[in-house]
Amino acid sequence: MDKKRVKELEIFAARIRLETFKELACLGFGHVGGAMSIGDVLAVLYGEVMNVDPADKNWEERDYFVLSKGHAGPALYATLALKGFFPMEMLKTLNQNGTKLPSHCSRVHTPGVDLTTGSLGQGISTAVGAALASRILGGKNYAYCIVGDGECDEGQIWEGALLAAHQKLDNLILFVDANGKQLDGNVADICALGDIGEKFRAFQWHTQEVDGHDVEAVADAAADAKAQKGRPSVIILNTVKGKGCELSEKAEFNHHMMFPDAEANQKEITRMEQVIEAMTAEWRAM
Ligand SMILES: Cc1ncc(C[n+]2csc(CCOP(=O)(O)OP(=O)(O)O)c2C)c(N)n1
Ligand SMILES: [Mg+2]
Repeated sequence: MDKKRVKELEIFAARIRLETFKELACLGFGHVGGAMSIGDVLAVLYGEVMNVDPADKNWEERDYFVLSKGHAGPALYATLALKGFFPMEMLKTLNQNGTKLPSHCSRVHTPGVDLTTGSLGQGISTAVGAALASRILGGKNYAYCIVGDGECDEGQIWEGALLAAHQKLDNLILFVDANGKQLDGNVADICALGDIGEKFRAFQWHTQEVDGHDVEAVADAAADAKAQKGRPSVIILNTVKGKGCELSEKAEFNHHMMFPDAEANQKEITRMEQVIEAMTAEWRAM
């Protein structure tokens, strides 16, 4: 990929993280860790890979996106707002009375959200259904889905994996956000997954593993996955929970955090803005 394009995607990811943090700081609490770890894959999906049209949200040829780890909704909302699905101002309403942005994703509330999620494990099943329905109807739509690694402790993930392979769903591309942590500790300590890639290979999936914060590697893996025929693809993203937000990245327990200190929040926002300014200057000099 052209280096300037890579930088654009990196800037998009940094802006997703900044807007996500602003949403959570405005509310005063939220699922910061798992939202920050998917900033890069969201930038790649919405900036490069997926066919979507903010002006025509129900476009029949659009690709479907399912954020199965629905607690990371604020990162998806930031992405959708930056893409123009709804006004940026709406981000200030996260999880407040009457909002269109509930803390977990809802297809009936939020423009651009295709499937409701939050009950872990269920999103993969709806993504399998969307991919299968598209094939039955003769469509060209892909279904993209992100699950968490802790979420992979759910049996439903493996039921979905089994059916997707049985149905040879080559229009289904799954991402596992392998940040090593779940709600109350390390995945390895709570219910270890072992080698996630080996497990999906045993389920006959095309399997890749990349640095989930390397936008070029994620985009290349997605292109490779799209080219597969006759089997679903999984891309395991090695990520850091809280990535790019110092208040969160440095905290040991960063699944859900309180943000009561307005001064600290503003300091973090300024720092993140400076990172974006520096990246933008690099982009201009390219
Ligand atoms: C069925 C179900 N059980 C429990 C929960 C509560 N819960 C919300 S997030 C979470 C941890 C998820 O860990 P992981 O999938 O690794 O998410 P991430 O690290 O990306 O935040 C749990 C147990 C839930 N939302 N749904
Ligand atoms: Mg996790």
